[in-house]
Amino acid sequence: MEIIPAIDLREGRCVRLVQGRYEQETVYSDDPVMVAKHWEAEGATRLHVVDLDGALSGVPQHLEVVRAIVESVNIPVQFGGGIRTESTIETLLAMGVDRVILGTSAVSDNVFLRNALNKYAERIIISIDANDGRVATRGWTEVTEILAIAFAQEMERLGAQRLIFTDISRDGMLSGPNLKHLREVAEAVYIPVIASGGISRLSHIRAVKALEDTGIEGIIIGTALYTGTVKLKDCIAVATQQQVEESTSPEELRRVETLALLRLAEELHEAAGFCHDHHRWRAAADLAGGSIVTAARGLIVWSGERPPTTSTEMMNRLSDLYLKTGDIPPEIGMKLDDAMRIRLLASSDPHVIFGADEGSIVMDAARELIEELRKRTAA
Ligand code: AMZ
Repeated sequence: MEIIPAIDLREGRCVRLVQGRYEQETVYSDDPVMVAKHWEAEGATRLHVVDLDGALSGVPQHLEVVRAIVESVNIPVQFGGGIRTESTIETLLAMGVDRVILGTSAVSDNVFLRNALNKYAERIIISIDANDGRVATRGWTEVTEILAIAFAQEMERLGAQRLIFTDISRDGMLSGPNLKHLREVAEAVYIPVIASGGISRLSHIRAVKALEDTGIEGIIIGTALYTGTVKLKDCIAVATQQQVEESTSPEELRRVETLALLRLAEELHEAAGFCHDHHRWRAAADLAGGSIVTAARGLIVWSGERPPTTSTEMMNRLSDLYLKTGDIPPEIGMKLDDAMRIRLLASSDPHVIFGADEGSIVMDAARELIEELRKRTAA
């Protein structure tokens, strides 16, 4: 299984977004070419380059950067973001881009899509960017009614030879891949699928690798490589089935996952519409430092029915936040409570709450809740 580092371009710089949101940007380098060379030197066998400005505007904005990247590395580069015309494809292929990625135009321009698949065949990858199982377009700012799985099958029928499947809710979140959706998509088609979104630790790679038989041939990794929660060479080793231990300390992993959880908690607040005090969350996140325990419990101690078992100031602050949420309908409360309490509070050692993949189980529970809350708020 191939590990493919992502280089997302925005205003000429190398950035990462959180769940594709343009306002939640972190700049990792002003020099994308250097970044590309770095990943090559670290062992990458392919690069995934996205022009985020292009995806949003519908026309690639950073072709010169792409050209410079292609010219400065000796590994194949796949590129997407704003490709809507045949002449853009021609330009990119002439530059030496190995494969071009079509997202929005695969949804919105059937004539172009058919021509492109016919003419460029394996040089085209179709990107399926899924938001809650539905295909998103235009820099992920629009979500269509199209079901990701049906779309994958339609693309295969039209002659697509390769898909990228991105779970938007996981992208940039470090919360683990959406294995269920990934498997569903990979099993629904015969063509290979590249997985993208949410990878933050080696166990996530092992979990995706376990699905290799379903046709998953690669994993795109972005944020985790830039934050350093995994090392590229370790990812590659795991993907090629060598024994490697997590090189990131458990403390650092917890810290990173704490932040991801807190982000989810913020969403929870927004969805429920009862607390907009993000500054407190940020402060809590800072305070939480290395301790995912407190943050995770912050997430679950929200009903006030179950006081925290340790009584540090931090716990009080977090539980205080959640005590405010008594106006959440009780049946939803139970859902969150059950999903999280069992997994989190069941641990006798407060510092060993997250096993290898439990983080994403908790995330799933939180996410389900967010969806429900959103539906209610909308109703
Ligand atoms: O992060 C985002 N908001 C984002 C993103 N990473 N929006 C689009 N894209 C990527 C898709 C795909 O690789 O994952 O851009 C490409 C698709 O672009 P387009 O312009 O064809 O929809």
